[in-house]
Amino acid sequence: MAYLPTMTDARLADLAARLPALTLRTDAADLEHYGRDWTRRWTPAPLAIALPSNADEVVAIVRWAREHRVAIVPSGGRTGLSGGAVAANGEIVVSFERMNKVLAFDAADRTLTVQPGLPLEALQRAAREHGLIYPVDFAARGSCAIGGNIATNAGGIRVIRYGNTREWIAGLKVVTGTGELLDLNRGLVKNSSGYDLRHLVIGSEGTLGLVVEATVRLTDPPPASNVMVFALPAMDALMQVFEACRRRLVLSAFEFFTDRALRHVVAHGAQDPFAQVSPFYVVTEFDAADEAQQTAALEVFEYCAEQGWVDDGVISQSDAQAAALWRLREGITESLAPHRPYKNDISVRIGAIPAFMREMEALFSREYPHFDVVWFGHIGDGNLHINVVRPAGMADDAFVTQCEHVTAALSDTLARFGGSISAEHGIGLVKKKYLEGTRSAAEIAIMRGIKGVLDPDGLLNPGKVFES
Ligand code: 2HG
Ligand code: ZN
Repeated sequence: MAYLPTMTDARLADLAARLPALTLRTDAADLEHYGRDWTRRWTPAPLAIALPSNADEVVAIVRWAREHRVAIVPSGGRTGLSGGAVAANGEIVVSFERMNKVLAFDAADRTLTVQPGLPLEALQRAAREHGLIYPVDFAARGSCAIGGNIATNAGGIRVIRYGNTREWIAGLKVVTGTGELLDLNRGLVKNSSGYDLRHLVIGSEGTLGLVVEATVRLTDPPPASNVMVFALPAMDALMQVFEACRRRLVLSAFEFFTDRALRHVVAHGAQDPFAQVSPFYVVTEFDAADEAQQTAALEVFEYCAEQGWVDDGVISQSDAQAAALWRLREGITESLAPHRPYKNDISVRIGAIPAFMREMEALFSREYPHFDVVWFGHIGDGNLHINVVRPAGMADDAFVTQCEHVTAALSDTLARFGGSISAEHGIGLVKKKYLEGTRSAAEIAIMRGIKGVLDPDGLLNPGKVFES
């Protein structure tokens, strides 16, 4: 029988007594809702959900958790794809849903100071209200939270121009596993005063500390842009088209997807802009503020067509058309979600992409001859998403076992190429087994040592990234 904790649990009664204003939830629907992310492999079973409204409450929760030896799972928008926000073992979920405010804008520093539960889209909107942008961007913008973005060092569709989340974090307030509140870097541009603990926390998936405040950098909006989608006859053409685009245009995105991906998004309501089917497609966004830049885009297209690298292409003539073209790429995850796909989020150096993709194609067609394997992603950053669609009627366990067999081979190939088993989604629970293919034993031992200092009782998101 499932264990349904109630406020009669002595540990929770103690927490409620210490923090009378804290919202605590224990009903079954909340435990289920807050106990999982977009992965659906684990059955949520947290002890309770705490919804603090300030950093002091977070400090008090950590101190309480330490005394009672209750593990903590930090929780943002729970759009993660690696199980990083899963609470399946009687943990307390600390949801930052109520800590979702913009606290301050500094015009001289060009920063916004925000709480961790602020959705990415709300942060982007707040930046625009000051005539600036927060440039990290991806499809989950409406539901993910900046705290989760920081926890995974989220990347997305504009990394090619602006880099990952890490580049935009000027300061962090973090509560460690001992309940200490650290104020890291304080918005400084230059700070050569020893180890930069801020960067240890970014990408640590909630295992080193709970982010309770972030100061993010903003930048100038880019000039007007256009979006082009190319249809390509062959995989090898992807990097040739990339080189051609990069040489002539100022790119803010260079993404790809296969025809299989296109079929899924179209079945989900998107409009196919092409009359003919091609095996690969590229969506690229580039500065198009003046006629010279617009002409350059057409010249790139003509050049690629002459070389036989593209079959066809469309260019946006309005914001609405740009959004429709973006939907072809950004709608893929949602269109696949009902099939509960097995996800790979891998990266290699950009220069290694052609050789790596050839090996991967051979591996996947050998191992998954009868599966629907959907490739897409941020090819301009060397980051591929390979989703294996679960065949209708196949049991979850059998499917995951088959996929993990291939992931082991994929992990070996990545090790040979010096690549990574997780480019942007994080290791969480899903990719933990394969961490050793990407990080050396010495590195993992150091990570464990760092975890031991910041979280000596192993309370913070235990079992995520590695076993502590
Ligand atoms: C994207 O790039 C996201 O769209 C999700 O990182 C990727 O669903 C995926 O595998
Ligand atoms: Zn992605």
